[in-house]
Amino acid sequence: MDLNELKEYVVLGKSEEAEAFTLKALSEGMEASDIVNNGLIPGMDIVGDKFENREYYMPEMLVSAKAMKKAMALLKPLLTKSGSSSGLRAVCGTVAGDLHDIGVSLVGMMLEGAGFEVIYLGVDKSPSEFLESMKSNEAHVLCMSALLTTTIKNMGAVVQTAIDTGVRDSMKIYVGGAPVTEKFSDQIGADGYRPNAGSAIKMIKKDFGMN
Ligand code: B1M
Repeated sequence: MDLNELKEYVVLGKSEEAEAFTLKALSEGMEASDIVNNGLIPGMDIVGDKFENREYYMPEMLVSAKAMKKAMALLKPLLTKSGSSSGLRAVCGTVAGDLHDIGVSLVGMMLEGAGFEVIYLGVDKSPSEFLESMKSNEAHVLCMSALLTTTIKNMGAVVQTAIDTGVRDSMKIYVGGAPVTEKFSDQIGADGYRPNAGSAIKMIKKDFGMN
C-alpha cells in the first residue's frame, strides 16, 4: 500500500479514510511504526508547512490532528504491546502553555511497548503538576514535550523546581519536541534529548540498562 495516500488523508483531515487505510495496511502486514513514521508524521509535517505559508489556519490543523489521532488510536495496541514489564514507571506530558500532545503520546506508547508503565499527564502542565505526579506514582522517568519556541523555557522551570525541592537526583528527565535541541537540553540540565520517539526510547532504555 502506498503511504502517500495516508499522508494525504492527514493533510486533508479525512479521519474516516485515515482509519480505513490504517486498518487495511495493518491487515496487509504493514508495521505500525512504518505507518506512523512514513505516513502519519510526514502528513503532519505538510500541515505545519501549510500553516506557515498561511494556506492553513487553526481549524485545518485541528481536523488534521484529529485524523492523525484516530489512526494512532488503532495503532496504540500494537505500539504499546510489551513482552515484559520492567517495573519502571514514566510520567509523560506537555509543558505549561502548550497544547500539542501527539508527539508525547507517541513517546508514551513506545515506552509502554518497551515495558514501562506510563502515566499520561496531558498538556499544559506546570512544574508542580509534573513533580506531584512523579511523586505520587513513584515514577523513575519524566518525559516532557514542547512544540513552541515560546514554551520550551518551561522545561527548564520543571528541572529547576526538581532541584529546588531536592528531588532531582531521584529521577531521569528527558525532553523532546521540534524546537528542542541537545544544546538546550544540556543548558537546562535535563538528562537527555532525542529528535524523535524511536531514538528517545533507545536512549532511555540504554540509561536503564535495558536491551
Ligand atoms: Co501547532 N504549531 N500551534 N497546533 N502545530 C506547530 C508546532 C508549528 C511548528 C506550525 C508551524 O508554524 N509550522 C508552530 C510552532 C512555531 C514555533 O513556535 N516555532 C505552531 C503554532 C504556531 C501553533 C499555535 C500558536 C497557532 C496559533 O494559535 N496561531 C497554536 C498554539 C496552541 C498552544 O499550544 N498553546 C497551535 C495549535 C495547534 C493545534 C491545537 C491546532 C494542533 C495540535 C493538536 C494536538 O496536538 N492535539 C497543532 C498542530 C497539529 C501542529 C503541527 C502541524 C503538527 C504537530 C504534530 O502533532 N506533529 C505542528 C507543525 C509540525 O510539527 N510540523 C505545529 C506530529 C508529532 C508526531 O510530531 O510533536 O514533533 P512532534 O513529535 C515528534 C518529535 O518532536 C519527538 O517525537 C515525535 C516523533 O517521533 N518528540 C519527543 C515530541 N515530544 C517528545 C518528548 C520526548 C522525546 C521526543 O521526551 C523524551
